[in-house]
Amino acid sequence: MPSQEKIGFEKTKGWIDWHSNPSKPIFKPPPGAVDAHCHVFGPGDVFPYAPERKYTPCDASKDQLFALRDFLGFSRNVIVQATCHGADNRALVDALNASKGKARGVATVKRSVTDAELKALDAAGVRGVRFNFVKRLVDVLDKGEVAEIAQRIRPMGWHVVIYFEAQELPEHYDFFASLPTDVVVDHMGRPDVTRPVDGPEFGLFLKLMREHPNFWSKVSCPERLSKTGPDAYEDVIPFAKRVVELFPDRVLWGTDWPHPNMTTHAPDDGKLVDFIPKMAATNELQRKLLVDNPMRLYWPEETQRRQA
Ligand code: 0GY
Repeated sequence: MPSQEKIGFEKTKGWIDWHSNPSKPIFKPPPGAVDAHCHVFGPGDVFPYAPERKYTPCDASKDQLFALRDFLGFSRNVIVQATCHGADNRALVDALNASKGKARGVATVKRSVTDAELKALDAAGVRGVRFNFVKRLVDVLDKGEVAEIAQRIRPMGWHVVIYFEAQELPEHYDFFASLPTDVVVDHMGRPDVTRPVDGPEFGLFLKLMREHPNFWSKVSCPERLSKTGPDAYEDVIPFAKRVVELFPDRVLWGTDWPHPNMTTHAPDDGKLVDFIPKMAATNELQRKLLVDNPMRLYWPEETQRRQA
């Protein structure tokens, strides 16, 4: 008789598994490159998915993530807690502990988190907390709770990661701008890439970045943003290029493996790596995007040592 938990772990209907045979990228990341947005899922029979989840993913283990890291030519990962695990960070911590220092994490916590729990997450390599404002992923998010947690993690040197969609930015703008830590925005705030890169919608996101030097952006997920279909993602280039060129010292990049909630195709991670030089055209921009910036945010002690 399977356990109650296992019965609940049938993948969401229509869920597309991650690409099992990605191509070897032609672009070679610079030495020390960091994949700064990826996840581990389960395995569900060891690390159960959260009861409040909006989707049930396929399992995507730490070993599979580390194998992909090596295959793509990357050195480190930043593993980000996804909503399917709620505020249960055990799978994340397990992956961090197994990474031999090559992974750092972004957790999800609730107001009830204790100082001792925050300390334990820090010791495991967590350096930030994520708040998901995407309505299809989370029912309600209490901004008072977000502000309170942000105040608590500030003295630890952690940052806040936020995920929202472009049409929601006007509603949240002032609140986001008031956050007291570094703030990392997932996937450029999910612009609608059929709209002009110089238009008001993306303009508001660029304003947030320009007027608030504590804001960073992940120039990730062309596969989610593109309307032009698998592997090409050409329509995303002007948006990503704009962010990289305007804010070269505050951008990060990640695969988003294992690509939760993709409904059109399983992205080829090798092709995603080959997308990097299209948005970061020079060696210098690539080094900042893939090495200097993520190292400064997630392994600051190594950056300081290098500079000393
Ligand atoms: C991503 C994107 C998605 C999912 C989540 O936490 C999550 O469940 O972030 C999405 O569905 O767009 O970056 O993983």
